[in-house]
Amino acid sequence: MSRMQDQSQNRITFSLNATDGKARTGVISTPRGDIRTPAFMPVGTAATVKAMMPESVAATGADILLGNTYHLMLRPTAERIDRLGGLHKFMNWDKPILTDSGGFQVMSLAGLRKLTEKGVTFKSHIDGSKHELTPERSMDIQRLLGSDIVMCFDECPALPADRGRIAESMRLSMRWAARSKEAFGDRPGHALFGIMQGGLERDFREESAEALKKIGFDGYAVGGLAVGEGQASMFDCLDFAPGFLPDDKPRYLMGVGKPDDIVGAVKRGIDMMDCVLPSRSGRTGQVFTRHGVLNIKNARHQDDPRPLDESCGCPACRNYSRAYLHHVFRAQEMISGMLLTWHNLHYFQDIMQGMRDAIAKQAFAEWETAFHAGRAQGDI
Ligand code: PRF
Ligand code: ZN
Repeated sequence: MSRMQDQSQNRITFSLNATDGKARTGVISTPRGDIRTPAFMPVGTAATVKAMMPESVAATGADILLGNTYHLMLRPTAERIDRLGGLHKFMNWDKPILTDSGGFQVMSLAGLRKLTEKGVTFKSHIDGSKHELTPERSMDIQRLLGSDIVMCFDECPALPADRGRIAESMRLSMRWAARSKEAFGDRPGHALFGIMQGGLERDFREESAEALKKIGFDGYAVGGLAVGEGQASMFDCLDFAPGFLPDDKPRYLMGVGKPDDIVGAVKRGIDMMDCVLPSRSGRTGQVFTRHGVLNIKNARHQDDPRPLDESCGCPACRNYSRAYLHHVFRAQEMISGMLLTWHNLHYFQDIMQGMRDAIAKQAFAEWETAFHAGRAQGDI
């Protein structure tokens, strides 16, 4: 093999195949396989997508999973996962993994947090033990895990917050981004993504993007959204924020969202997303379908021989009635969470495939109209 080929196989690259308005479709190539964009990443927080075997997650159409620095550093620890051959081997998932950097989860989950220029100290939500995360430690943990796409260590303020607090936090995140890049170093085959902050403020979003571009990253995330501002405000921000980022690098909207959030984000130029929603709601009986949302625990399903969604190709829809799914949910049988999670993940991946095909055909607007038209307001 020539040196050129060798290098190209060992690098993470992004190629855009088509655009339609601001919507984009392309491929992120990695040594562990291609990620088709727009991509939805199921969340595998604790080295598992809850209730799913890894091969089943792949069968839904997922090209990449998200893992969490915060959870894995506490249990079973990054050092133990490293000794056991890395996160891919540990959890039996050989496709790409993106890991979040920990700061966001510390702020939402950990007890007794203390934030300084250096980083954050906190108490574990599991056993109260004391820990520290800094940009350097987060890079170290994500390297020990063997993450393919590493996220910068950042801070995400809850909204609403005043402009002063948002600016201060964003500038801290930009200093941490520079330290993250320095600590990440040169790791062929692994990518480092910067994270834009700045709340809903256009000037801060632009300042943040400029700071990240100056440092230089393999991809850019839009952080700090979906933190309580509502869909309309989020879309207003997404009307300008992705435009501040380079066209030739992937753009990742962190922690989003519901199906209509995802569609609206792709329409505004986002290439990647992650959310616990399809997997978490699978375990609480909430089912997403192309006709809208239903809750399987509702008594009106108890005699219904129809599948969740007659046009869905997932095993829950091909092989089981709503009556059965209602029964196993009510009886708290484990297969309930398994089947509903499978269906929800399959549906989210169907949406992504539909958008990828529509963008490639320059038919995103028609696809979006049909997407919204199919969704009923009432019972489905
Ligand atoms: N930063 C990081 N992870 C995140 C977020 C963020 O701003 C969000 C915001 N929706 C979700 N996950 N590092
Ligand atoms: Zn289904």
